Amino acid sequence: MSESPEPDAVNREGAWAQRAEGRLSHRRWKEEVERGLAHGLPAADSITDRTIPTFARGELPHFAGERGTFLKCPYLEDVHDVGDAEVAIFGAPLDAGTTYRPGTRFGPQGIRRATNLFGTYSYELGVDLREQLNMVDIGDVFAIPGNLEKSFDQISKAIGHVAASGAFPVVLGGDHSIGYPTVRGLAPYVDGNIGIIHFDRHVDTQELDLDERMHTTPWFHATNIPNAPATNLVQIGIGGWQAPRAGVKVGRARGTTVMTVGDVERVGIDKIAETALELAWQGAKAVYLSFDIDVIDSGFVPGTGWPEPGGLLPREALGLVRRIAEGGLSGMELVECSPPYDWAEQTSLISARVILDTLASLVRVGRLGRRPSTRRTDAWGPYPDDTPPAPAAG
Ligand SMILES: [Mn+2]
Repeated sequence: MSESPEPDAVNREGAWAQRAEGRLSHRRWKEEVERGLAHGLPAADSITDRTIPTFARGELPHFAGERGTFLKCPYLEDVHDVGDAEVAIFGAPLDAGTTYRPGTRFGPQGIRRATNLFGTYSYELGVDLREQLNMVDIGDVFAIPGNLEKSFDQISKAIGHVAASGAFPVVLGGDHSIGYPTVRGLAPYVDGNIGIIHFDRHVDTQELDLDERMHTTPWFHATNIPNAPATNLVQIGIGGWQAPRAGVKVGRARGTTVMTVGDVERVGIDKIAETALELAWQGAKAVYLSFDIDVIDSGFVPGTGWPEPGGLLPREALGLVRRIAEGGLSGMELVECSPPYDWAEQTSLISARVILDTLASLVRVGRLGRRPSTRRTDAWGPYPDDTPPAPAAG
């Protein structure tokens, strides 16, 4: 767009975002209100605001989460139709791979519930997902409790189905053992190598843990996949007293790249993100984002499998995923959110934000937001006759 931010203004981002809101449409919001009134009855006579229905049907009120989907986006029951969406969100409710605290089988539920706190619009990203992104929630994979390998097969089949349709998969974990089956399911649909950008306090590169392919092992197995080489695996936030030496040896032998929290602090998030993108994209055709919520300091994320003090600050993590998303992604997962150990939903809340900020950043630079629904009346995002928006500056 013609308008460029003033580089030296103290409120550069704030002022840009204030203007950016004025360019966003309200069309999908109006449709949602009309559907609410049509399906939920007009409100009682005493209510002055006539956009309010009798039965809550849309975003409002936020405490009424009747839809049970991520950000109250449309639910898609028939997964055969997933190709009509640009983004498909689904849960992988598995915690059989945990080696300490369990509970991540409730991760998808917790993350979806936390999204009830959010609207569809982000101020500083200048994005309204309801207006700009054709996203659906397709529910959860049927995990098989107590059987990792069968659950892995289900997860690989699920993400493969989404990838084959051309939709962008967003996986709500689940413990981190799902990192192997997600990459395994995605890799056949990438015409070349796939890089992995992995946020975590833990390397997760050992072959087995407690004699099984637990949540400490996904990248050993994923980087055995011929088009997912270890040299394209970039690990950010590693450190502390929970990194098993067995995994470190594997990473050293295979040539993974590890960046610690100290590295992030020393060189800053811009340089970390730039380098991570360079390495993950080196000779690759796609990059997958695997975000373990425990990369954030344990003081902010009590509801996780292996809380480790000294991690990233939430604003560092959000700043990093925003920049990494600008390089383009082929899918993402958010793992290790364990609501039974959470306090006041704060781990679920940050988990939801990582996903939302990643999606909105992809929309902002024009990497998502280009595929309208052609079939659904309750769809979000652009219309089929829209011209694709130019990438936003700023
Ligand atoms: Mn971890």
